[in-house]
Formats: sequence, C-alpha cells, structure tokens
Amino acid sequence: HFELFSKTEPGDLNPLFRNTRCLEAGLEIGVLYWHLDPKKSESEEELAKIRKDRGYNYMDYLDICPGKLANFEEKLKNFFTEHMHADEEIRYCLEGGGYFDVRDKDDKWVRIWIKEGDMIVLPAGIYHRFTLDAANHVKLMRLFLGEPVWTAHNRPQEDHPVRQEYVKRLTDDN
Ligand code: KMT
Ligand code: NI
Repeated sequence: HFELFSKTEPGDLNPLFRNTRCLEAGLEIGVLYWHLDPKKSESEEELAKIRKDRGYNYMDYLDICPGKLANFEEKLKNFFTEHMHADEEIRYCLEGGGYFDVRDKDDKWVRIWIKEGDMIVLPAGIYHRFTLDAANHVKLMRLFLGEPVWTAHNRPQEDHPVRQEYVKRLTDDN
C-alpha cells in the first residue's frame, strides 16, 4: 500500500508535484515528497522527525559539480542510466537542482524537478534516472536506513526480488 507521506499543503508542493498528473503519479508509484527550507531551524526539526519516523540513521552529502566530484562525467552517465536499487533512494536538495525521472505504472517517464528544499524518497525497486538542470550543480543530502548500499541495478531487473515486490505492490493497488 502506498501513501504520499507529506505533511505539507498542496500549495507547498514544488511545481512538478503541483501538476496533477505528477501528483497522481507520485501517489500511485510510491514516491514520497516533502518541502523543507535548508535555511530555517523549523526544517531541521522536521527533518529530524522524518529521519526518526522512517529510521534514516545514515546521512552524508554529495556535491555534484564539474570541479568538485571526481569522475564527474562518468558518474553523471551512470546516474542517467535507467536503474533501480534494493533499498529506498532518499535525497534532500540543499543547493542547485536536478531532474529525477521515474517510471509511472504505464512505464512512461515522469520528470521530477527538485530544487533547494525538496526532499524525495524513491521506493525500492522503482526504475529511475537522474541528471542536473541548467544550473549544472546540485548539493544533496543522502539518507539511508542502516548501512548504505548505493549499488545501481540497471534495467532490466525483472528477476530481482525487490523489483518483483515493487511491481506486485503496484498491481495490487490498482
Ligand atoms: C543514484 O542512485 O545515486 C541516483 O539515482 C542518482 C541520483 S542522486 C546523485
Ligand atoms: Ni538511483
């Protein structure tokens, strides 16, 4: 069963999620979204609560920027190759922006434009990819439940048990 785990009002949603199709897609495919403000202390409390509620004990930062990230081109190429993970992918955008493309239940791309303050959780098993926007820079907080595993499994992964579980949830719900 999926829920859009958001305490924000619809007006607080970023432009992509404000688009009805994308909000519906988010609900159906299990993508979670919050909008926080990295400059406000209330957001630190809200982030702490999300982390506590969902068990996200691990945290680090990733600066994706031509001069700052080793093997920038290669990493971007991998990020933009359609893949899934055996765990949730949790990202909080602190600076800059980028696009998460996720597959909807009809296997069409849905583009999620994240900018400063946007926090997103992609469910385990969802196919997705990522690229930078015109700013060509993003600073992300990466969260994880337990010891982090960043392994990307490139599509196709129809035999992967986590993929099968995800697809089963999608079809059970619809
Ligand atoms: C991943 O698995 O790291 C991605 O999908 C890229 C987005 S965050 C750099
Ligand atoms: Ni990924």
